[in-house]
Amino acid sequence: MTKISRVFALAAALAGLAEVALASPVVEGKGKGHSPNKCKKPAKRRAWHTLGNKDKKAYIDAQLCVMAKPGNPALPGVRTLFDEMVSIHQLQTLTIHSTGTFLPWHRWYLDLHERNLRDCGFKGAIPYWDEYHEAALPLVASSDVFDPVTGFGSEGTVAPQYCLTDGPFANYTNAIGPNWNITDGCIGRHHVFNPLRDSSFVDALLLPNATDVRAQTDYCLSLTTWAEASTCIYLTPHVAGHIGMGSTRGDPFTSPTEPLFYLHHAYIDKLWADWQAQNPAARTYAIGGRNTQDPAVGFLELPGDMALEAAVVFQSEPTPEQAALVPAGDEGDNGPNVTLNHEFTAYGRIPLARARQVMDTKGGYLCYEYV
Ligand SMILES: *[C@@H]1O[C@H](CO)[C@@H](O)[C@H](O)[C@H]1NC(C)=O
Ligand SMILES: *[C@@H]1O[C@H](CO)[C@@H](O)[C@H](O)[C@H]1NC(C)=O
Ligand SMILES: *[C@@H]1O[C@H](CO)[C@@H](O)[C@H](O)[C@H]1NC(C)=O
Ligand SMILES: *[C@@H]1O[C@H](CO)[C@@H](O)[C@H](O)[C@H]1NC(C)=O
Ligand SMILES: [Cu+2]
Repeated sequence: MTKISRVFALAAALAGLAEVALASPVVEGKGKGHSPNKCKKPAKRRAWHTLGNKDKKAYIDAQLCVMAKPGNPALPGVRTLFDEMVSIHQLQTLTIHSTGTFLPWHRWYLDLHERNLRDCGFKGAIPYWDEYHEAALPLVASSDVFDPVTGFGSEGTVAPQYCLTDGPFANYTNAIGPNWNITDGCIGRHHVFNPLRDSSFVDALLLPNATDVRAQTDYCLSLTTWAEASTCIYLTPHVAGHIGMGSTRGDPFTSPTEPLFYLHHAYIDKLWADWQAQNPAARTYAIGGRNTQDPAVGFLELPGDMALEAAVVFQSEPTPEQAALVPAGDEGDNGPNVTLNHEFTAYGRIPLARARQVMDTKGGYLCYEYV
């Protein structure tokens, strides 16, 4: 199947799923891990542009502290704790994107990032990049996350890497990336237009209103099933924000080499939380979908199947050392679909967690809310 006919097949499949799932929503019991009495005072995750300079500085200082700490030497290429996070994402990329684990895994991963920040003395919560708000800007470059003094730095000027020359992260050298590679690289950014507003370049064929990211985001949040809503959030706001960051090392494997990754993913996590909050009884524990990429599809947003994407898009293979650390993808599920029992591993940094523990942002394992 070509990418385009596959795109239409997916749209048709999603349309069919809606009715089935409406009749019998995928809801599993709350079970173990739900202890809201452990969450009396949820941390408040706020939009970056609403923070005062002191709070912005506290976040950036904690991020710099993570970049200066040593990371897990058992993970290939890792020097710092920041690299360790990149490695965890790199090793698991093929089971956490275009699968049913996408939203819960990245929620778990944000929490891991927040734990690292707190170990660096950070008292706040991860801010989010309010991409819906920033869609109004003519050029994404004018978003205040790119402020060289109070933000993450602006953009580079020298192609092809566009290495940052201002801001707090100008001199950081990433150890990992791109794709499966372990090569040193700067944090680079290059902005063109505003991908937070116009997503015509990504998936106009896939879903209605995809050329307008805000309209498409509204549409995603209006979808009533987990399968539809989670796929829609993945494709439009998620992909648009990755392009909006302008990262020159923004490949799917090592996108956390850009510290703004966490603010973008907090926004995506907020969209999921907003969707859940529309019908908590039916949606908080709604989960499902494949736990590994469909070999015939690969990444939903990329052309080709898994084999073609590996050969043509990524052009790199895991080393045997990396391959030995790649999860099968079905850990805890006892089958091909994601369940609330699905396991998340941080290779020893924290104990194994399960999907059920991250479904409720105030469930006890997690304790935060978006404001
Ligand atoms: C980066 O390195 C340059 C040259 O050594 C220095 O002038 C600049 O202050 C450094 N920036 C940061 C954020 O450390
Ligand atoms: C990735 O690694 C492979 C093999 O080590 C190499 O051929 C390729 O040029 C590297 N790609 C990049 C972008 O560094
Ligand atoms: C697409 O956008 C138009 C105009 O904003 C709106 O009227 C329409 O309902 C949207 N369609 C979907 C499927 O959201
Ligand atoms: C996996 O989920 C799909 C729907 O998303 C369903 O059709 C299929 O039967 C499930 N497979 C198993 C083994 O549960
Ligand atoms: Cu990711």
